[in-house]
Amino acid sequence: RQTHNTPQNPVRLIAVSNRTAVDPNARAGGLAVALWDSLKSTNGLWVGWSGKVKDFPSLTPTKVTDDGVDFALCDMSKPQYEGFYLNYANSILWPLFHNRLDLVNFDLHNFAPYQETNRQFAKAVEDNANSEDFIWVHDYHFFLIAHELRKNGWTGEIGFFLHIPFPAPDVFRALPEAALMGRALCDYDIIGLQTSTDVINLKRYLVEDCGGKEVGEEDVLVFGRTVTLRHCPIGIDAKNFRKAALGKPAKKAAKKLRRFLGGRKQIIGVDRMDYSKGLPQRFEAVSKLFDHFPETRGVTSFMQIAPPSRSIVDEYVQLRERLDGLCGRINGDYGDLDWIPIRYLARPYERAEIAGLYAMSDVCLVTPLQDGMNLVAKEFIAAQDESDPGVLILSQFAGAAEQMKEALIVNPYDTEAVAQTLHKALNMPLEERQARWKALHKTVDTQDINWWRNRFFAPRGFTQSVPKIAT
Ligand code: GDG
Repeated sequence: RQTHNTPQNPVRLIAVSNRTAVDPNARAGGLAVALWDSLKSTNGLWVGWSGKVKDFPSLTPTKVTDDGVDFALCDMSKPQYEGFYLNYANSILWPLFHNRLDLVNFDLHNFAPYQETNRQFAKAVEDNANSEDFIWVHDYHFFLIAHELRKNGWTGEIGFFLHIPFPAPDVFRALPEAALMGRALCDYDIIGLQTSTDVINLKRYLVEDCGGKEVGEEDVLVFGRTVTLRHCPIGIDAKNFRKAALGKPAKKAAKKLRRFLGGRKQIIGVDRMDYSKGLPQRFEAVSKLFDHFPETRGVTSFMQIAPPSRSIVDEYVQLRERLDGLCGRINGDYGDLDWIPIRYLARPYERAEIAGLYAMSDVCLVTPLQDGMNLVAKEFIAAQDESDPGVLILSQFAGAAEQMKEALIVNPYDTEAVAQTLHKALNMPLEERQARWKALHKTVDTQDINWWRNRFFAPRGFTQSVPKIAT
């Protein structure tokens, strides 16, 4: 069977994800942009969480229609929100898939609410879909949707995209439900993954533990089904992001910051406050820059935007405390009457403002310890201007590093080397900055969000590798 849902021949799309873009403000985000056109043009449906936690949640989802797109929004009970979202998804699956077995809280491994929520969302799909529709499930919250649908006899096509890394089989095996989850994944027809390493990891698990057999380049024959594993690195809406960087709110934010910078060089970091993003190591590296290169003191400023997320999970509380402490120490050690080394802003900013801040920055530090892709790296490149582009420093452990080889690639654990690389970036001649930016921009601009969606939808037997961009 071939996926017949191509952009040329659209079949109704049903998207499933924890967060939806029912709120128009959330439509500027990458996933919403990618899905919106297909949902709109096929009168599609988006199934997701309503964002509401209720004592007595309704058994039927709330229906909303906006701009030709239907939404089916499920409420959660408090125990379900805790068990499914906070505990299983974010205290077990998230750290495990980010290679942080040390942070997995196995005591919280109550699988039942995870299963129950997947069942609930699968039912919302089933009640509103017909077998011709293409169901596209997103991320680690919903590994079991296809399995639940198949149990009820669903034969239509179901795709899955994993936004986070797929770990090495040995790490995945530490999950008490690994076998069950592996089996459930095989009920999808196509699984999209961010990097070729993720594809290799999942393929290895399916072959070594599930008796799968590789067929051709993309397919695995497993449990009597053919599952396509496809390398689909997610992109951004690069042209629109550049437009945002040139717009009024962007310029206003940049002007405001420039007033305080007073001609100093600006290093920027923008991340959800998450332990996968390597923020303490990044602060240490910046501290070493000021320590080893005294000439950078007073003339360079580092700004970290870090809106808190999942802030009731213990590990996130500890991270917040660690960052508060580190920033205080570094500013205390190196700051002066007229200079603050680290501007640490633990609050969210408007997307357009962020675009403006990227545009005016000289260096962007993207140093996650593990990251599915990392869109900040792509946004920074999209926001820059060819005449005087900034330099991207990128962790080898971000999925984006596979595509963005012309960045300065670093090992984020090696804070000494990151400090040296920062120094190199701050002093990089214009010609080299332009050459690197040009190559990176070509990748970000051509392998954008629509390219990603089309690649996922392309018929099976797809053998095209990610195009190499000439430098
Ligand atoms: C997951 C995977 C994968 C950040 N602060 C603000 C703000 N942001 C925006 C950034 C960027 C997005 O949030 C973060 O995207 P990332 O890709 O860096 O990371 P995750 O949130 O962890 O996303 C990741 C992604 O899914 C897509 O597949 O790349 O690897 O972990 O767009 O700009 N946006 C606004 N205010 C902020 O303060 N408006």
